[in-house]
Amino acid sequence: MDILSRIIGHTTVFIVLFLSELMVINVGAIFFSSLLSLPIFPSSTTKQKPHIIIILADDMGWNDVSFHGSDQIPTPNIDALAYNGIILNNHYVPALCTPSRSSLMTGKNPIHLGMQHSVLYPTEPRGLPLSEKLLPEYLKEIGYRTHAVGKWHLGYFRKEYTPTYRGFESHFGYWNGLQDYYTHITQQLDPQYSEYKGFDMRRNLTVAWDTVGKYATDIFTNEAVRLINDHDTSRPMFLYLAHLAPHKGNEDQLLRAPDEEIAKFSYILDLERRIQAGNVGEVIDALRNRGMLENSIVIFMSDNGAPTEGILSNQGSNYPLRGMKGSPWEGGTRGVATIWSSLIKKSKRVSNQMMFMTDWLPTLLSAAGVNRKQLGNIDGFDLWPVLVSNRISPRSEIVINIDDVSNYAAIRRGDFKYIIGRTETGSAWLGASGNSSEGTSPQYDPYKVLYSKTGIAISGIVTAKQAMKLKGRKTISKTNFQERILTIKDISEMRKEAQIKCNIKEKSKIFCEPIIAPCLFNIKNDPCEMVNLAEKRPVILAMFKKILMKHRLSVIPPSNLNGDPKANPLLWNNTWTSWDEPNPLALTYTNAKEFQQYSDSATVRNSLGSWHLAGMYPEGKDGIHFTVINIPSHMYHLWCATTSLL
Ligand SMILES: *[C@@H]1O[C@H](CO)[C@@H](O)[C@H](O)[C@H]1NC(C)=O
Ligand SMILES: *[C@@H]1O[C@H](CO)[C@@H](O)[C@H](O)[C@H]1NC(C)=O
Ligand SMILES: *[C@@H]1O[C@H](CO)[C@@H](O)[C@H](O)[C@H]1NC(C)=O
Ligand SMILES: [Ca+2]
Repeated sequence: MDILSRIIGHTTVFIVLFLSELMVINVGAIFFSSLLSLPIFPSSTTKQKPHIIIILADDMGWNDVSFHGSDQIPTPNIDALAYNGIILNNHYVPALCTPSRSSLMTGKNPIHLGMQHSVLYPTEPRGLPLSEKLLPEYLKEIGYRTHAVGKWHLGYFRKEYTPTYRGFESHFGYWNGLQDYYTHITQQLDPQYSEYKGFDMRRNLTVAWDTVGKYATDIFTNEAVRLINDHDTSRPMFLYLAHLAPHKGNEDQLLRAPDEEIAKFSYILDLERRIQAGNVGEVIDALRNRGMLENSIVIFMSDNGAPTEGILSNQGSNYPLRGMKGSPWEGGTRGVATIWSSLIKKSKRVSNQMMFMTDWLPTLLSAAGVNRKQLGNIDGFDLWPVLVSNRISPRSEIVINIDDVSNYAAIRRGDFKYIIGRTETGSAWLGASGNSSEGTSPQYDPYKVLYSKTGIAISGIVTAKQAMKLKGRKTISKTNFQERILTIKDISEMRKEAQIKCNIKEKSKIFCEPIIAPCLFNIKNDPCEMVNLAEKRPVILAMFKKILMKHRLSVIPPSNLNGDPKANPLLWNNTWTSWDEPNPLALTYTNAKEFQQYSDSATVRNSLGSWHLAGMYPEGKDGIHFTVINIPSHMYHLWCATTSLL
């Protein structure tokens, strides 16, 4: 019973890093005079709802940010956000793009959406169910302006599934899961349709041909900055910036970044790893310039772990965690995440409070004044008070996935984690550690963090707040301030605390292969999943079996479908588009007789061109209306649409 209560209860241990109220700035004449030249902020007494900015990296691994301890890929802007805010070191995500984004948008576990298996393929006629109400829809209702930039990957076969029909006022970006960083061409991965490829970049529903040749990270960053600059600051803004980086482009693509970005990482011996994440600093800088940052919540996170090996590998690293994207191991599901907001009272800390992607919807809505009770039957917890004041988290359990197609399940509860079934990269610890055998990285430079655009913008906010407080006060004491400027000491302490070390001796390791028998780990003591406790802790193992059985009852069958050849971009001027819609490129014939003679393969000619018709096409009852698409003669898919078009 003792063991049970220990894992059922909240076993999280809080390590509060907010050690001291050390003042590091000189309160002097310069300080006061600089107050006068600061941008004008909306006064903190106005009750405006906070701006919400989510920056989502695609397939970024645990070790691909430098705030987790590696020097190899310096990410000073992301680090500045992290050290000034909260490093969320127990933040779990579904292990793949579509499931992860589904839970972010709905607050529901993918097992309750039918989105738990694999990702959405370009030719699949499905999407995030229209019965779901999405985060931007909620926010729009309470007065937010809502904008999406970048990747969608939640469906588009009908236009009702695309971002601007689902709560976003505008969308600039792409509908599929990946593309070439410059041509914006997406190649189908599904082997059955591997020849299908098409352009995928839009402004709302309009194809954005003008973006051909422009680097994806830049155009998304520019759009985000433009939206911020054009924003009416009397209204709250929701900006969802879902970068392509550092996801791999199409399999045949060679390089994914401009030369100057690659040159910065010339010390990394592995060529494929010389990439850079989306440009966070520009966005934060723009928010500061508009006076919006002071009342903003900024989240930076990855949708899932890095795919270190195999198809679509980006050479990202989840070191030292086990496994990778697509697997329930920590490397696939323990995601890079950090939140910064001046509304957070207990900031500058590493949090080990457990969090799941589903929690963002109720958490952010709570910050915007919407009560969790108004949100109906979702899975997420409102963690806003937990984050703001460093309280005990109500979340003690995460169903990482139950995927009966791939045939695996994983659950974390308390300090323990249970994995059963067929998992990819079952026994592997992959990815670059950043150690010297991989090339000599420059030493981590905390001043680069402090002087990054993000570091500067945030220190400006903190200073302004302090100045406001000091105004009219006679005594100046360090305890006057709830917030203080980030120091080099904070950086080194937090960085150390955020680093995961395996700390398992070779002889203590206990092998585990979950396809043979379920595995059990104590994640708190063994974050690298090296010591299988299944045999040593039979009571806990039995309890997890029961928990899994209980959750199985609520699983919705996966919604995956076979591809639809009508999605072929060749039928749509080489674009991926909402193909279950009338085709504006179609030539419509109303004269049934014209076609009745062709019940077999044949060639039709008229003044507009020639088409090869492959086999039978539907016969109408009355004067049927055929639509023939202006296809080149080597195409063998003919779309015959009936009267619905007219
Ligand atoms: C997208 O639609 C919104 C709302 O109709 C509009 O304000 C915005 O300008 C559109 N964006 C583009 C790039 O066309
Ligand atoms: C660096 O990595 C290599 C290969 O993984 C390993 O053999 C070596 O011990 C590591 N060196 C250090 C200093 O950690
Ligand atoms: C078809 O695609 C080309 C670019 O390949 C573009 O310039 C043209 O406007 C498109 N036509 C239509 C009708 O959308
Ligand atoms: Ca992803």
